[in-house]
Amino acid sequence: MSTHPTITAFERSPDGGRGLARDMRVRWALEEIGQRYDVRPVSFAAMREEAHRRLQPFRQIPTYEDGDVTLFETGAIVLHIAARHEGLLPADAAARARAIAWMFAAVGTVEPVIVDREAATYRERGKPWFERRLRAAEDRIRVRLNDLSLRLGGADWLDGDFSAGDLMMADVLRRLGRSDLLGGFPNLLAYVGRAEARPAFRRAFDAQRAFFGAGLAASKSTPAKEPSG
Ligand SMILES: N[C@@H](CCC(=O)N[C@@H](CS)C(=O)NCC(=O)O)C(=O)O
Repeated sequence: MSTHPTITAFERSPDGGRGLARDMRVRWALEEIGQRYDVRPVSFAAMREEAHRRLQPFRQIPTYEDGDVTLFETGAIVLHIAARHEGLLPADAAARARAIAWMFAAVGTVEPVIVDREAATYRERGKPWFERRLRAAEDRIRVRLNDLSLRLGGADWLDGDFSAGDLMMADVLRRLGRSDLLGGFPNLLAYVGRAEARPAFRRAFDAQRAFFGAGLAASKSTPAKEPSG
């Protein structure tokens, strides 16, 4: 039996190695605390099978297995990791609670509007209403980014030192990828850049790219892009 956690990730990178899949935030958290981990690739077919559904009821990645702990949902996984190791949550109880609030804000308040735009792009492109739908989705994203930008102001991180709240928020913002939405908020762009410059992020990014390397070479897909910022 493995003595360190095992996470699941896509067998092949849908984003050409840009590290936008959600295993990135779990890899990053594990790198921040210096925990070794194994990665089990899951094919799109396997994600639909009963064995994977037992780990992830919504047939998604990533999952996390460590001894008797089996988890899905990246917020829960990163919180589990952060709660058990020093470095990702403040020791002070009130500051710790606020950092956890930022984790929830990332997945519950900011990520849904970003995912809505992605879903519109995948599913509604070409429809007569697409441009209007896209503009509305982008307006909703800008409202969230504007509020976040105001709160961050000139600070490096959302609440004091870097925490799991920043890890989750920065990774959620990375999903905006090539869009110019982040560009309208220079402090958020710099925030994501700071997060991506962390050695633990770099190790996680390089690890996912190496993991997908063989598949990328085999499929001759678009060369991997460096993360933004
Ligand atoms: N809320 C979930 C979202 C997980 C998720 O959407 N995973 C994507 C990959 S980044 C996935 O598995 N997509 C395939 C699908 O939904 O069928 C989490 O944070 O863990």
